[in-house]
Amino acid sequence: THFSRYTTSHVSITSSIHSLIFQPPLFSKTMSYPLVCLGNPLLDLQFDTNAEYLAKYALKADDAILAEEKHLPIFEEAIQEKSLVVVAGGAAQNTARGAQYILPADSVVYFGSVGKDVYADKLIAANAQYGLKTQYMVQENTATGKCAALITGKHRSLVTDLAAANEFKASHLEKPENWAFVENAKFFYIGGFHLTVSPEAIQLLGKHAAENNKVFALNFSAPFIPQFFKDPLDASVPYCDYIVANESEAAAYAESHGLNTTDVVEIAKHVAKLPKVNTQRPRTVVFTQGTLPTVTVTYHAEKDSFDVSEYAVKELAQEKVVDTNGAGDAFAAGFMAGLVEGKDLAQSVDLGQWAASVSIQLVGPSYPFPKQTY
Ligand code: 26A
Repeated sequence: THFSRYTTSHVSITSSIHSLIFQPPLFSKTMSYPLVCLGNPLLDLQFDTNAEYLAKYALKADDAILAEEKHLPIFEEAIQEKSLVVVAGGAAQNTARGAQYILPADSVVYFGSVGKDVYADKLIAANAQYGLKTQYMVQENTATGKCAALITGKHRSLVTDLAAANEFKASHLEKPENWAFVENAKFFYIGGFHLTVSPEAIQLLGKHAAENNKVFALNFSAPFIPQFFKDPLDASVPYCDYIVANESEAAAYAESHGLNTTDVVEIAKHVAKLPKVNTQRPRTVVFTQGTLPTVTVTYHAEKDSFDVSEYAVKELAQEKVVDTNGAGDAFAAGFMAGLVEGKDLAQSVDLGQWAASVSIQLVGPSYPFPKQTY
């Protein structure tokens, strides 16, 4: 007994010395993670379909919506489709993977909420393949979210059942092991889709970015965001240094805000000039327009003046386009990677256009391996 008591105390002393010396810091200095992304982690069930099938569910060819009860059979029917591919999705997660694809190791960390299931395992594996650091909130009793991506030629219609992704809470970010990433980051990228989930989390990151003069970027994500989530969107815009959106989201914004214009430059000017919390940085609005030029508008409050630029898209040959699911996310990935690398606006847009063209040449919102370089 004496011996065993000795052993026990010996073990406990050495282990406490061990934990004093080798206690891993919350955040090791060698990890940098300058970019934090927040969004809805989803698994994409992508398949080829036709106009008739879209009509059956009253879906538009190029849209993204939240699934209603009447859409749920789509997920069952997807399983029967010969062309079905199951790939990691979730708009901001696609952007996070893409930015990490371009940037050096340990550059990007992604937050979102998943279930405890094989779908989450699949997402974790996909992120790991890209070296994307994943800090999921895990729901015990809700399944990982999924998105039916209905491909009709060059168009994609997205129908999302958020499930566990809908249960993300700002408190997850405030846990010490997560907040360490927030404090350390210099850039934030928020999927506008997350405005349907946790505007509180977006506000929390927005405030942190503004108070610390860090870069805060938001994507409008889909027309229904400015249309039906106008209030949380309007509450987030004051924190934004960069807003990224496509032409149909810009149009939906103009309509829901009564701007009486369809001119993308006019819409961008309006958004760029909205009140801003962090006055140390101007706001830049970036509107992509498919194969038409990408438009950027920067508003300089101190001069009350705008910089307006257009960047032509190097259009891919038709036969090289596999699908456009995730093209906008890939643009945002390249664009954010450019900002993180300290590139200027023109160079960041170019990197965004490059990433989009690389991603649409393969199935789903993915990027090719072996890696292609810019
Ligand atoms: C809240 N909603 C509707 C969504 C999404 C979404 N990501 C987050 N929230 N609806 C579709 N997506 C993702 O968009 C990507 C293409 O841009 C899909 O998962 C797809 O990968």
